[in-house]
Amino acid sequence: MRIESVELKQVQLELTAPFTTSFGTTLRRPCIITAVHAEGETGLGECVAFDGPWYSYETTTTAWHVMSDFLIPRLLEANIAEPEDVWSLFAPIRGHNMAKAALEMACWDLIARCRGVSLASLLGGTRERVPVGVSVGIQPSPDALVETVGHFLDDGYGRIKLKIAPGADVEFVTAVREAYPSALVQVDANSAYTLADTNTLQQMDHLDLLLIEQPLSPDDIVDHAWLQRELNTPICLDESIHSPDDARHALDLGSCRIINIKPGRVGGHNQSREIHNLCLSRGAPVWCGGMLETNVGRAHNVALASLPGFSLPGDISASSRYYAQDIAGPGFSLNDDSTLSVPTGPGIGVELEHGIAWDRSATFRAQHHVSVS
Ligand code: OSB
Ligand code: MG
Repeated sequence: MRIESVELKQVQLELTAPFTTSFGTTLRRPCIITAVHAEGETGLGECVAFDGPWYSYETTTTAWHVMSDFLIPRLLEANIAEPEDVWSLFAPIRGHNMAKAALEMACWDLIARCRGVSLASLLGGTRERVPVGVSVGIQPSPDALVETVGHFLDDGYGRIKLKIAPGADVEFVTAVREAYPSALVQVDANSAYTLADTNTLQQMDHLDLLLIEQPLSPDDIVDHAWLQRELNTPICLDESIHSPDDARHALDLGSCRIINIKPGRVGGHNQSREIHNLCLSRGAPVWCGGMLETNVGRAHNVALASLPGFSLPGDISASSRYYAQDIAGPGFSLNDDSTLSVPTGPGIGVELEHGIAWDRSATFRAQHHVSVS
């Protein structure tokens, strides 16, 4: 298959509520949507980079640059037989996994649509519904957190993730545990701690948590191995895992027992599936993380999470949790059993809305493609 053209479009969306993590508060999110065209079909992807380098070094500006100047030219020159070819095509370019994933995932959607199958089935998914939870930002006080968590439990979320940071940790999580003794709770530090905080993190061991996500530095797997030996609660790595090799090293070293797979962070579906397969063969559970995606990114995450090794609930909440006005639909709603249904139509099963006022857009055309009107 020859890709005929690629479009990049960017828009800023307002979250329904501010989202606070150890690296700051997000109110608005710039979203880059990718559209790849061939054989009369369009595949959609989403770039999960934020406006600044807080979660990783990538930003919307670096992603736009790397896609425009390096990745799209390669894509427009290639002949793609299988979706797996796209990752190989991008492999000579170092890093920039979010930029790569935005295009690689659009190609998976495109190929699924051309073959008339759902993305979930093209990836090898086995579930019709995927279990999900909700990621709750840092709140001003333990009481406020208990109240916010109560609303999400009322909404039907069967698993709660609490963002933590020094000063908003043991006391906050203890309040939630006391208010909701049987709730499934996990925490995410987004790299806010060091080994000097081992004592604080050990206090979490008494709170019956599913896991502690990314307590230490974003690229570390050595100190995490030391910390895991001091904790009973499983460590789950997010920021530290960029590739299947990182996942293998972390499991070999004992740096974590669980891995959060975000396709944007690891370069797309091919690499996500490799990490999934490795973890499945090692008996390590994985779950699908989230990056406050629009319905485009969410549809990709839902399809990925339908693979058999995704045995823990993902950070893939209902569409209403994120944006009042999404750019794509249909949206996802929470089923009674705290799951989202996996779309069965061709590709990701989601289309862009008409009439979106994009802040910027660009179209790239292949030299080989001659338009006939
Ligand atoms: O660390 O998992 C994270 C959002 C932005 C950046 C990093 C993270 C998150 C979340 C939100 O936890 C998950 C979601 O999309 O619901
Ligand atoms: Mg995380």
